[in-house]
This record gives sequence, structure tokens and C-alpha cells, in this order.
Amino acid sequence: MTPAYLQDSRPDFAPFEIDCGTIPAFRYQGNLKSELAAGSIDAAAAVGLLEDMLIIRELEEMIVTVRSGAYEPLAGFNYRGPTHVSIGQEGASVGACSALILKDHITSTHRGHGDSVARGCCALRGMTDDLLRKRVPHSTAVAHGELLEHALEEHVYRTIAELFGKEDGYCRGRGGSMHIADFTVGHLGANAIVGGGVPIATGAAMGSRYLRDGGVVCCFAGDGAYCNGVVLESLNWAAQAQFTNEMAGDRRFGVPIIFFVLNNHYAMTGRSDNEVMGVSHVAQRAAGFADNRMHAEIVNGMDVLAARDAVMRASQGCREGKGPYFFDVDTYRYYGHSLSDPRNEYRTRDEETAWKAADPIVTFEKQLVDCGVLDQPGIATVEKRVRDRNARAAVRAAQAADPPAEDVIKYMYTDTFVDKVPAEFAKVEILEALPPIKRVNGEITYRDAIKEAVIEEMRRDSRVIFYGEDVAEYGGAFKLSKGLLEMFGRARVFNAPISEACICGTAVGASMIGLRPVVELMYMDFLLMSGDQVGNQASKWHYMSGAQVEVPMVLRVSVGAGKGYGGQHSQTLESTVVHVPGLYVAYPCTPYDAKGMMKSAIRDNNPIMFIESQGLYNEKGPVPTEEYLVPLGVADVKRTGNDITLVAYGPAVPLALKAAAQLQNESGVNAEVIDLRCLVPFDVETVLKSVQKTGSCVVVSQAVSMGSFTGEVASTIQQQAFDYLDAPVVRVGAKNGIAPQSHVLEAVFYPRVQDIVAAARSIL
Ligand SMILES: Cc1ncc(C[n+]2csc(CCOP(=O)(O)OP(=O)(O)O)c2C)c(N)n1
Repeated sequence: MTPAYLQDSRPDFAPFEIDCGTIPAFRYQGNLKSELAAGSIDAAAAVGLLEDMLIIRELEEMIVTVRSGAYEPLAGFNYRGPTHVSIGQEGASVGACSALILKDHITSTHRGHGDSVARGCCALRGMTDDLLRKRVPHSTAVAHGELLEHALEEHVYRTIAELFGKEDGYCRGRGGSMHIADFTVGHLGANAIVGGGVPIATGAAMGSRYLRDGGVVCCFAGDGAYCNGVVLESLNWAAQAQFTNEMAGDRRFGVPIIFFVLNNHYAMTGRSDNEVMGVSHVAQRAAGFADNRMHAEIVNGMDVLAARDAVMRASQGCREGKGPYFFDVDTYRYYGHSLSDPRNEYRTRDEETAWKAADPIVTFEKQLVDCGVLDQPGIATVEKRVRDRNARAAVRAAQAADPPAEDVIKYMYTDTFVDKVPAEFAKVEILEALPPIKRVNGEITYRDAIKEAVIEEMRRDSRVIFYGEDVAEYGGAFKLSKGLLEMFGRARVFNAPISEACICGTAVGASMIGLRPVVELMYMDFLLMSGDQVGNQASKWHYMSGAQVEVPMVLRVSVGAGKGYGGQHSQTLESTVVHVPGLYVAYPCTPYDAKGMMKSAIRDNNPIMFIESQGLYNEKGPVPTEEYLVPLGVADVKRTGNDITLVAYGPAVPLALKAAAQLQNESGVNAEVIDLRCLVPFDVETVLKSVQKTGSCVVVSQAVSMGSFTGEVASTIQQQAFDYLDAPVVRVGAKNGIAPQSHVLEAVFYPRVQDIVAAARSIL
């Protein structure tokens, strides 16, 4: 059967109406008594729910009192981090996490202590003794209860240690409160960028779908986040028909994600309902993205059992392929946005009192007593156990070692790569093999060289998936991926929505759970649409997690220029990217390098921006058929010479080579031309060695000179090889302006061979 998206569309203007259906609110009418009677929870698990809610509340009350200096066990301790406490929301976090299993994942927010603590506690409660022992190797406990107790204390300790910025923290003190993550229990990270974690969650769920690993992602985010573009793009992404249609004989399986909106009714101070949104319920958002409204519901987030029930139903549905799910979870935060917000301006104490009357802990304690699970002294015992455990953990965390100062940028990059593909991923299904790319005199184009690299790596490793706008049937705007769909199938090669932020963000999430996405942005100019996902997420998670996770993704961007496409399709923005630490930046200029570097990039475990020049796509060059790699971060001397060094990268390299030939022919000047090939890592040694020999240098790129990476090269030379210089280092780039459409203007806008020759002459 032809999928709907491949069926012809036909004009049909017969009148009809769209029924957007209804969204239920507060479906759950159970309580502890009915759950116990149904056997869907036992007494121990119910006490576990209470204890986990108490751990969160006690931990966050500790932050409040530590800040004010009133926490006795830590008198005088200087707590420096943010104070976005989630007190009031414990029922939602614990209820949701209690319904997940170990192979599931969560993402969370700036207000994420609760989610993080809950995920850890609930995961520990589901672990076998063997797994628990791995978490507390020094424990001599034998009994399960004691082992669990030790593991819970270690969890609280590592959480507080992270909030205190200590080396023992989950992220070795690199993440802190707003980026806490524990990848060992599938916690893919809190996120200080409102909405920033949502595409990551979506990508992780997409990855679980691809791997068929049965995992579900519970994506915690606030109501405020659901005004943010990338969040709405994520809803669209997760609900795409190509993922969710159930078609006979097709391998469709909905994306297993639960969008769990922690709707505490305020963003920072702005009111989501009735102020900054046009819908009265965030749940209505779901109706705009999926015909089935993503099974949207409004859920009572003050009731731990209601949250648990919703996520149990949704996770089961997700495992059956019915995702995504969307819950608008009605809850409240008792404190302000942070402790510096006294919350006087935007809400009343009466409102707060009304919500506190529905407190998730108090109401659940009452149910435990009413059902005879615990009596009042029993509750006091749990409360005291939590208080004492948290205090012990806090004292230990305060005394724990700080990260060594000399390690300040340790974990920026990883030095690992895929040497050998694990057997389970080495078996690759080829649907329709493409004929080998034809060589004429051993040469192929830069475009085909990149394509050949992608094909070889996709053949080698089934974790490599390829997506971007129009890359499937059409083969991409520049036809680089033509045939890949037919060869590897739609599970591995698919069209993305026009959603650059999500293309990048889903790649981050998918790579976090083990895939190796290669994604395409049609023009580098569109990178600006995905700024956060590239600049705050892809680049930072290895460091912010304290090296718990690697983000092995390749982000291919193509640079226009010289085609009369004007200001928004002609920029080469590598300089903005090198300013974001954490990304590798590759910019090859020959077919040989393009192939070898692409293969290295796909095998490397760092996130890599792979910049391609449209102007070079048709350039031919020798590319061997035998397997080879070009290492990243190693510059190439493309022409040797003694009189002057020309440093260039990308499409500026052929210009520099022409300039060198002209200098030789016209003036007998023998220029050395260095192709950086990679901007990060920057091969300083090769450049310095050349400058030490020649004594002068021109640095060339196609980018505008203002703020260009060429300045970085020039200043590095000046700092490290000043004594060898006979003249100042000169830079050549595009004019400091916006690329024009007019052919006449464009011809003078970009650097020309004569500009390089003139620059060289000016210092010789
Ligand atoms: C992209 C972005 N914009 C603004 C902020 C500043 N900020 C931090 S929290 C917040 C409100 C978030 O509201 P919501 O998503 O409802 O979560 P809540 O704080 O209510 O838990 C804002 C505006 C930010 N961190 N990130």
C-alpha cells in the first residue's frame, strides 16, 4: 500500500468541517484505596512514593534554608547556585517517574531537582541487588532494603554534590542545578534553556523508535516552554505522519514520547493561561499537531497517583507504538521563580493557600493513614529518615572535594571514536544497492566524495541515520543524497520538517541514546534558526554532564555564495560556530579531504559541524577507491614554498593556490599554502612551522572579516611566532557587509585572487 505521503494530492473543494475532538480533564478518579484493592500498587510501593516526594521537598527546603543561612547542619556554608525550587510539584515528578522503567529516559528543566531526584529514586527502587551494588560498590549491605537505603543516600549525596559544584556530583560539578543529569538511569539532563530539552527528548524517543529498544521518553517541561518555537516544532516532529501512521505491512511505530507539561500556571511570572497564550488549556496545543490530539489529557499533578496512572497508561501505549502522548499536568510551585522572586507582584497569598490545601504530600499521607498503610508515628519515621539522610548527604557534599582548578576545560571534547562497530550494528540491510560512483581518471566530484563517504559509513554501521529537508526521494537541494533512500530505506533516510532547530536538537537526543545521526541544513544561513540546539546543547552536553555522555552527530551545512542569492543564502558562518566551545568544525576543500574527513567525522564521538561549499560541489579530484580516513584537526600543506605563507580554508583554498601561482609567475615569489581543513581542532603547529620558515603570512577566508576566524589565526601567529615575523599578518576576507544579489556587487564582495596577491605584495 502506498503511504499517504506518496499518494497524489488532488483538488477537492467539497465543503466539510474539521472536528478537533475533545480533550478529557481529570480522568483519574481512583485513590490509594482503589489502587491497593486492584493490586496495582502495594503498601511498600506506596510508602516509596511518599518517601520520594519527601526527599525532594526536604532537599529543596534545605536549599531555601541554606541560602538564608538557617540550615543548621551546614551553618555558614556558601551556596552559590540557582534556586529554582519545585516545592509543590513533587506529586507530578514522582508520580510520572514511578511509572517508568529503567530503559526509559527523561529530560527536565531549570526547575529540575524534583524530576532528577524522582527519576533516580524510582529507578533505584526498580533495580536488582546486582545493579544496586554497582552503584554503591563500597557498601557491605547484604539485605535488599539496606542496599537500597545506601543507594538512595548515595543518590541524594551525588545530587547535592552537583548542586554544590563538587567533583563527586553527577556531572563532576560542571553542570550544577540547572544541568543535572544522570545518564546511568536515563536522565538526559535538566536544561537551563526553557524548552531546550524538548527536541532532545524527541530525538531520544525517535532513537528508541529506530532501535526498537522498547524505551519511552518522559519529557518534563513547564507550561511557559510551550510558547517556545522549538517546543512546538518538537510536537510537530514527534507527531509526523511518516512516524505515526499505522499502515499494514509498514514498519510504522509512533514516537514513544510523553510530553509531560508541568503546568504550574506561571512561566517566570507571566501567566500562561489567560495572558501569554491564546488557549485556556495548554492541552489544546496537542490538537494542533496530531489528528488524535496525542491522546491529550489534563491531569491532576497534585495527586501522585493520578500522575502515575497517566504515565503508566501512556508508557504502555508508547511501547505498543501509539505515541506520542501529551499531558497538561495541573500543579503549582509554592515559591517564586527563584528565591529572589518574592512573588508579590503577580499572585496572591490566597491563591497560594488554596493550592497548599491540595498539597501532594499532605493529601497522600492522609490516604496512607486512612488505608492503614502507615500510622502517624510511621509517617514521622519516614519523615525523620528522609531528613537525617538528606542532612548526612548535605554535610558530606559540603565537605567533598572541589574539581581541581587545572581541570577547568577538561571534558570539553572526547578523544574516542568508533574503531570497531559492535556486531549488532554491523549488520546492515541494503534494499537496493546503488552502482559505485564512477571515476574518470580516478577522479570524482566533491559532492560525490561526500556521498560516497556517507554511503560507506551507513553500510558499516546501522546506527548512522541521515535526515534533513528534502533529502529522501529528491536527494537534497544539492542532490548529494540521491539514491540513499532507495539503498537504506526510510527508517534511515528521511525528509525532515522545515524545522532546523529540531533537525539539530533531535540529532542531539538521538546521539545521546546511541545513534550516530548525520543531518543536513540546506544552507548555512539556516543555522541561525537552530542556534540553541547547536550552541547550547550539541556542543555543551559532553562537558556539562562531566563526560557522562557523548554526542556523536555530524551536522552538514552547505555554504552558498557566488550565485546571486543575496544576504540570506550566502553566508559562511564558521566564525560564529568556532566561538562556541564544544563543537568540532571541519571545512574541507578537495574531494579527497571531503571524503576522508566525512568518514572520520561520522566515526568521531564529538559533535561535528561539517561545512561544505556549494561552489566546490562540482569540482573534481582524485579519490581512491580503497578505504582511507583523513584525521580531523590536521592541516594540509597544499603547496610548499619559502617566501610567504598563505593560510586558508574551504573555498578560499583554491583562491590561495591561484594567488600562489600568480605570485610565482609574476614575481618569482614562492608561497606556501596551508589548508587548515579543520578550524576546531585548529592545527596551530603546522601554521607556526610554516610562518617560522617564511616570516610572513596572509590569512584568507570567504567570510566577512569582522569577527572572522582569520583574526584568531593572525593573533595566534602574532602571539606565538612574533619573533619570526618580518611583517604584520594580513587578513583577506569578504567585505564587511551583507552579500548582495547583483552580480556586479557580488563579484567585488567576495575575496578574489587579486586581493590575496595584493595582500601578499603589501607585506613582502
Ligand atoms: C530560552 C529561555 N528564555 C528565557 C529564560 C529565562 N527563564 C527561566 S525560567 C523561565 C520561565 C519558564 O517557565 P515554565 O516553562 O513554565 O517553567 P517554570 O519556571 O514555571 O517551572 C524563564 C522565562 C530561559 N532560561 N531560557
